Amino acid sequence: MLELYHAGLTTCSKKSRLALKEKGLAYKSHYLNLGKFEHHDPAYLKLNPNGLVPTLVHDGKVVIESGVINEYVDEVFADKPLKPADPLGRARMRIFCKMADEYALPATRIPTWTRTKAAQVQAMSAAEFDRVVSETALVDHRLKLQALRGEGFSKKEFDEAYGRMDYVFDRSEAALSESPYLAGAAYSLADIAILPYIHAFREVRPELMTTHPRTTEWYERVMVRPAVQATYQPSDETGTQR
Ligand SMILES: N[C@@H](CCC(=O)N[C@@H](CS)C(=O)NCC(=O)O)C(=O)O
Repeated sequence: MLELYHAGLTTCSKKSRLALKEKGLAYKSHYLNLGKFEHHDPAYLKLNPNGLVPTLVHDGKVVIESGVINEYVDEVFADKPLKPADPLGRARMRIFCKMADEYALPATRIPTWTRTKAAQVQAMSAAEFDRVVSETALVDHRLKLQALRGEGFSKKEFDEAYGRMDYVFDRSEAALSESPYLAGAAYSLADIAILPYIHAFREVRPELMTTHPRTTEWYERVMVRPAVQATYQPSDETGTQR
């Protein structure tokens, strides 16, 4: 049995929901409301010591990290493979998966947390804020919460985030000049890893879609895939988010 703990339409949750749905795998969905800090629940922290979503539980075994979850399900369930068959294609796929985790994700947090968490964090009592910070496992997240409680993120942090967005769009545009999908001829874990970030960045910087026509064409093409539509459409899995 597969169970996914996730927060609906957050980028990392979408990554794993996209992969599970693309492979046609049924799973029990556990929606966690991040606004209510359900991911800080001690029972959840036993599954995911980072206190982040998503988390996969497969027959009682726990796998964390959206990219790792996606590789795991693709290996365990061989039908509808989401990895290119050739080593070079898999190497290209992994470059995009690595870019999503290491490069794109931090860029998302600056505008998203400003929009979704700043007002909430500023409205907390001192005791409540201290409790939330003390429950936050990762030091970079604790520091970001403290920044939001204060003056918010700096211009330098926004500039860095925007530069990262440019980079992800530029690399996607270059890859898509060579092949219809990011890692070659077929839709793969590379497309799944990058799609939620292109979706998020385009909301913050719509002009990037105009300056990157191949990426826009790819985005429109992959967004109509049935598994992508099922991931994005409102349901019990998407909670109350945008
Ligand atoms: N590298 C992790 C990152 C997970 C992550 O940052 N998840 C976000 C949602 S996209 C989260 O749980 N945020 C809760 C919080 O920061 O309080 C992964 O890919 O699974």
